[in-house]
Amino acid sequence: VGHVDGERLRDRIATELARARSRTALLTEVVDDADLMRQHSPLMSPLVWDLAHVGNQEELWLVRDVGGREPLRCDIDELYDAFKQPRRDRPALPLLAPAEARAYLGTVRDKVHDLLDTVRFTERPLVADGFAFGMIVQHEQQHDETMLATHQLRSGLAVLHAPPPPEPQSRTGGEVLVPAGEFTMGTDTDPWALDNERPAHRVDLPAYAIDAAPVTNGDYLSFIADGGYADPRWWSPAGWAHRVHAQLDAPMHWHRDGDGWAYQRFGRAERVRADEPVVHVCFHEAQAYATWAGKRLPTEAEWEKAARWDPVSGRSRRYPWGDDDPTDAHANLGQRHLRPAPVGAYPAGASPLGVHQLIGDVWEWTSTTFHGHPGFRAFPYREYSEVFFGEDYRVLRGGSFGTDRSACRGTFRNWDYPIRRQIFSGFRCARDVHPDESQR
Ligand code: AVJ
Ligand code: FE
Repeated sequence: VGHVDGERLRDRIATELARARSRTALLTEVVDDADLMRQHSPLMSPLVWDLAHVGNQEELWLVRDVGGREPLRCDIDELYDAFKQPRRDRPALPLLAPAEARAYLGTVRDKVHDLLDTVRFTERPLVADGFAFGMIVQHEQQHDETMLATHQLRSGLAVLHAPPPPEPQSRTGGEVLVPAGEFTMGTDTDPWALDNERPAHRVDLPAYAIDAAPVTNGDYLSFIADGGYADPRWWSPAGWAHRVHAQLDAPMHWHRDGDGWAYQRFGRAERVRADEPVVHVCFHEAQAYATWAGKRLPTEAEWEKAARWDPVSGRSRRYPWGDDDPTDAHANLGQRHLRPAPVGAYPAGASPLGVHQLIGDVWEWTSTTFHGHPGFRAFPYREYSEVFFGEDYRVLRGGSFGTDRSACRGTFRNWDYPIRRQIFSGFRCARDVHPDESQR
């Protein structure tokens, strides 16, 4: 990295760090101290834990590892180690009080700015292209999405406000046919891509059809009205067992409202809007819907080919619309709107084949369990991804309205247990195509 490029990178890092911090501040300043320290669901940490954990990771990776500086607070490393402290136990820990946590984050950030003034972006993998800084930006933004999910679980009056997303600009629906053939999955070149997105590798897929848009509330209401939750034919054995045990009968946060449905959103009740992507469904619900509809969930590779493959050049791009970073016209990201946008709201974000809203709105469940790409190497720590590889987790793709653009790409991979639905999760369907159909 030359001198000028180094300056550019420094500016970009400083901007991204500040952008993450202003979101963290907002999410933790709109509630009082008691609320920050309370656990709103056993699935989530008290917000004040996320807050100090963000600072602690920044200290560990940037101040100590990249900077080689003395620890500021090694006494708190254990408290904020996600592996040592299960979420349900976090409220009982001797956590930093909100004011202490904020002061700690400020001190760490000051050290990071000192470091940023002098750091040289050498070939050392941790600092090449500013990787460790990018990783910490994405880490903070990931926790900001987690904190947004905590806000959705909290009871009480609304404290978060945002304008509604755009209305539909185009008629969007039906399926798109993706022709058979190879494409490049994963990346070697996106400088801030995380270890599980690497390396780039070729994948050959038979022809398939994929929905042009995520499954909407209207679609999902037909499944409910048709008795989908009461019919084990649509569910996998594990899905049915969970449906019965957890007494599922609608997406999370929905309640009956007269003869219709309403949902609770960040402290406000609203009638369910039919043309919005369904959100807060678990993998089992997504899979049951797809089976009922005569379809299936896409594999992770099918999702990524639909999102990245350019039929003209044959190349895989960073996003459905090309290689440029997302703008407000491309996708509903970044907590600008606190809900998914109706289908058809982002024609500028569609892929060349006409698949809409792959990025933003809702995370999309895929049928694929979470494993490393062929040739995977853990970097810089096994605990980001590798320790989760196996059959327990399903991959989600594309990001949600709660995901920042820095933590969302055509290659970005998220994962969760198939029963989880407190995340901003939805889905779209796919299906095999008959060879005759792919000729047309
Ligand atoms: C990638 C969203 C599954 O929240 O558990 C945050 C991100 N990793 N801190 C999570 C993460 C470490 C991770 N997910
Ligand atoms: Fe974390």
